Amino acid sequence: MVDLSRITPTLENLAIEVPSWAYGNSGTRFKVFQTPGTPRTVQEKIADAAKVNELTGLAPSVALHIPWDKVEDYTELADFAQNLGMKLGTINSNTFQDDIYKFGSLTHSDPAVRNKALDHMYECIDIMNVTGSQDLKIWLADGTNYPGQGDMRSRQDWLHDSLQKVYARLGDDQRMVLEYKFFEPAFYHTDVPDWGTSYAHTLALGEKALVCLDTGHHAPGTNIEFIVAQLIRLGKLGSFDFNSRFYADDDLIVGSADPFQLFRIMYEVVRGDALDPASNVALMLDQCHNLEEKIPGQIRSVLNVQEMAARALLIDRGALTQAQEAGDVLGAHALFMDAFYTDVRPALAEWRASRGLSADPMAEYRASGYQEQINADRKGGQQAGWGA
Ligand code: PSV
Ligand code: MN
Ligand code: MN
Repeated sequence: MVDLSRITPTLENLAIEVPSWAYGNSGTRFKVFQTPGTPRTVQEKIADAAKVNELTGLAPSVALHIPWDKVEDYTELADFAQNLGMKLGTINSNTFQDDIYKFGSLTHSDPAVRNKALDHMYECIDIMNVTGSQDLKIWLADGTNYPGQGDMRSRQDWLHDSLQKVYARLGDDQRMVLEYKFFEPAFYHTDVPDWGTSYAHTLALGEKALVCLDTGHHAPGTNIEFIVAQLIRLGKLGSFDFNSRFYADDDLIVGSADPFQLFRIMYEVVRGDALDPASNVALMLDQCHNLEEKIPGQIRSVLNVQEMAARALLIDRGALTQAQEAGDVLGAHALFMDAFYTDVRPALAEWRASRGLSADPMAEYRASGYQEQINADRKGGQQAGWGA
């Protein structure tokens, strides 16, 4: 069995934030299937996230999406989470579901619409002040479908003005993470389509503004690990939204479509010291479980990240540097691949058990009876974004 002792101090710090919406029903524009046991309230979503954390020790915080997870009293909600050993994490804003945003939100030509979107961002910051959340995540659906439809250049200026206003509201310990996505729902142009645009805007704002990299938001063939390396190098990688894609923004289980890509990304995370909590690079999931049960889907996801982090940490970096500098192309490649092909699962299971966690969280979840219990208790579980 592979010896993990060199890397377990780093693995111990691994924390992956789970999204509240992963526990709700979701689907495609064709059909949203109902899954038994689906949460009816945000409290039930947090309880499910706590189950994932209990079994894996990997997921101590849950991201909220406003207004999907809107409640009267966020102090009460934070206390509720704390009693389950959970923290409330990133607050995700939502300026993509109201009719008023049909032609844009923070980039809209009409100041009244931009102000409405700004009010929503301020509301999210007010919530962060109560929940103690560090990050406000902004993903914009803004864009156009036809050449000529909008003034792309002015929209960048309006975006900058809007973001500056949001930035000015952030507290000293709060951050804004600006997420990019190359297309969808807009099909001609998107106002924040790529890391460069997100970087340019966050750089102009200041050090509390950072980029959020969603692994599913790139064109096929994009070298995502290069972007990771570059953003870490520039000190501008705020967070990850992990998921897998075969085609577009599929939001499938991270590491399922292309485990090697996840390994390559985790290697750059390790290479950039971004597993060190001091780096403050937040690892999050952004996934939907359309067909599979949600809790085991989330357990599988955080375990996949842990497994690929372990493999990436196993790379002999000293030997790799030597091979690279000696121009030993195949030697360097072999060192990289050796780590990727190392099966860390038995050693990780043993290590988990040695820490009082479940050796096999998937099996333990199945045996726990939790799923049967929630299937019986929860009737009429909701769609991920019902509150909107
Ligand atoms: C839409 O593409 C999206 O999946 C973004 O990735 C956001 O992070 C997420 O929705 C929640 O708003
Ligand atoms: Mn995302
Ligand atoms: Mn997405």
